Amino acid sequence: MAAEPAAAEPADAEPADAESAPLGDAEVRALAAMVGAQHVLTGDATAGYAVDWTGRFRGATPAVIRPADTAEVAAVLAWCTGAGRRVVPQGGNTGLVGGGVPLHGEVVLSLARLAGLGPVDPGSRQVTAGAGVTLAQVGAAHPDLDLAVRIASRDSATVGGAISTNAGGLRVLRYGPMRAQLRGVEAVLSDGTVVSHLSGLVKDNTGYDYPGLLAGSEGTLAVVTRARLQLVPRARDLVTVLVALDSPAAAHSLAVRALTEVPGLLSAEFMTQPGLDLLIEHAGLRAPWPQPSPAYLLLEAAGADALDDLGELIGAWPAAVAQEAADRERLWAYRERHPEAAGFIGTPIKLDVSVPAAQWERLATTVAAVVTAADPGATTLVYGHVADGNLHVNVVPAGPADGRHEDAVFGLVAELGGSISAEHGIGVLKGRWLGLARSAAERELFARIRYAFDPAGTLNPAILPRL
Ligand code: 2HG
Ligand code: ZN
Repeated sequence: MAAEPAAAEPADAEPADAESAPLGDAEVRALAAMVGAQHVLTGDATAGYAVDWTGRFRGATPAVIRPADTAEVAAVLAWCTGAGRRVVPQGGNTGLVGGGVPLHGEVVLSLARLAGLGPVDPGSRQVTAGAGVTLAQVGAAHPDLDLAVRIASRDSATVGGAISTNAGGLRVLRYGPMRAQLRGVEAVLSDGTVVSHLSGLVKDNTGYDYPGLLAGSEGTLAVVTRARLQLVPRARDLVTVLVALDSPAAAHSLAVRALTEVPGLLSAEFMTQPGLDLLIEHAGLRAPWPQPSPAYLLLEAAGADALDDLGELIGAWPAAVAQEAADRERLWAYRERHPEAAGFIGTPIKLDVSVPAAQWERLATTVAAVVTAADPGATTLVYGHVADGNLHVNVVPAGPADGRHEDAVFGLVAELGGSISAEHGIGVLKGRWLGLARSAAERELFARIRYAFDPAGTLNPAILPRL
């Protein structure tokens, strides 16, 4: 156990060129005895696990370990802690803040093989899923039920990763984020202890809600191996509309009105022309209208009244309306492919921020200017879940990516009373700026909680404060 230290400091936020200590033959043999030799990957076989989806965070690892079940996860974690090896848990590797890749020579613990999906209980509308099950697989588990969390990367993103980041996405305004779907977890502490609470009771006040605490903990407290998930009735009679508007302010006020005037509302997503133009130029999407617009709002609602409610809301604004699945998908492509847009012109810094509703317009209309002031050649794209106060700010730097872009964006967000992470977490990208969103007392509490779960400091050591 580590010595009881004095103060909580945010961990180093800078991605570093990792010097990975290679595993010795005896270490490889020990791990192979736990998970099978073919599931201890070393050398070139680890490359895809050491870089994130954006290409911004690139590290190196002495080994990727791919356990098959909870008992193997427990054995590997206990061994790593005993051997002083640090561990980065990894799901579908769709994270955007560098929290799931080995930037400091950590061992990668891939949960991909924990892919068991139990039967759906139609009575409770719940299912137990392994950490490695994709969100799309959970969503397809029952014809009448769906996973409430919907994100563009659902075919690769996994249950474990979505819990660890408390994933949000496209339907939070209706159902809340991943934490709100959690009815229980099974998880492994860094010393190999398994804690499990999967009964799925809706009412259960028997102590601390550690499943809720693990949601959003970014792999720093324990490794989630299974989860009991609440499903929701599958949305029927879906209507999707893309509305062209004359300003971000108009998009925001229409989205806010939709929250009360469209009872079946599921999504309200904001986009702008520059993002659309990149997708039209590089991803083969067709322009929705011949003339450009300063702002777009994609709305989706379910139910028999959805079409009428949306029609009344939109009034005279130009809009494309879709009800057939293929047509709806065509409209959704403008939004769901937006995360790719910045990648066509460089390696983006992906910032996901949120502000109080009254400040959203100011954020959306001034953020590009504060980035330009810090880096005149940078490109800034904005889009996101407007009804949640969320804005995704994707910056492709021209000057050095030395923190100046984060300083500019997070400084503005803090001034507006917002959060530096609406959805993606802190990871290694934002550790330096955590103090803008959380007080010293809060960070100290975070570190104490972390110490209680993982006193040896095995799990994801480079992110969030430690004692
Ligand atoms: C989304 O809303 C995701 O599409 C990704 O949160 C956002 O890539 C991004 O910045
Ligand atoms: Zn998002």
